[in-house]
Amino acid sequence: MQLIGMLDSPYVRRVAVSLQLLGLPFEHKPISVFSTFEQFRQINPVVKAPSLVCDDRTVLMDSTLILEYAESLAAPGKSLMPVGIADRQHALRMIGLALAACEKSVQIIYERSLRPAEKLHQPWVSRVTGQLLEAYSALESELSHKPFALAGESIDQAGVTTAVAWHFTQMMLPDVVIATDYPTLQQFSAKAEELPEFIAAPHGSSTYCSISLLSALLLDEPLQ
Ligand SMILES: N[C@@H](CCC(=O)N[C@@H](CS)C(=O)NCC(=O)O)C(=O)O
Repeated sequence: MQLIGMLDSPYVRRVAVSLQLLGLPFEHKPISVFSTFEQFRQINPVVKAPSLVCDDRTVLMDSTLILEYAESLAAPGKSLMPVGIADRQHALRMIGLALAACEKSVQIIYERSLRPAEKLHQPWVSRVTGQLLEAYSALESELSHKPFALAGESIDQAGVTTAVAWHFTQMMLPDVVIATDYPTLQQFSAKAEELPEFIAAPHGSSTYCSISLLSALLLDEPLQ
């Protein structure tokens, strides 16, 4: 399987972290939807990141749909989604909020970086900013009432998506979403970023490097 897209996209990153947690090996190609549009178009003419090139060459897109496929490939009993209805409902609410936060962050970033300054429509930016702050306020409140599990394998999809969304927004829009206003999210994100699956797929322009390959390279040891 090939995961196509840059790790500065929260959608690409949530897939990269999740595939590892699900025990699914993949190759990562950090191709940009902007600076390498043509190269991306050769793989997926719709140019959406993430795209997943499956082993039979079928190209999937949209992180949630890719993750649904990944869940179906994972070994029996291995899943990032809770089974019980109440826990699943809670996870889906958290994922929905985190994805809305990603979407609103991306809209503000595109307004800032793609639209000429004279064409910026401030009422739209204000609307989107309000939605973004509401999404993080709701996540902060939910998280302070019901903390996520974090230890190793027990982080679930809601935890992955929330942590990835928060880190992304903090990397890109720290002036819009003030970290100290969201202490629970900030603390949770800091711990999540220490997990090996997050370290192996850091936000930015680098290429995912599997944990075993990374440690072999660092320690100059043969791969298991
Ligand atoms: N709902 C989608 C959103 C993906 C998305 O918007 N990705 C951005 C990169 S962060 C992208 O492909 N932008 C280029 C475009 O939409 O033309 C998902 O979950 O994968």
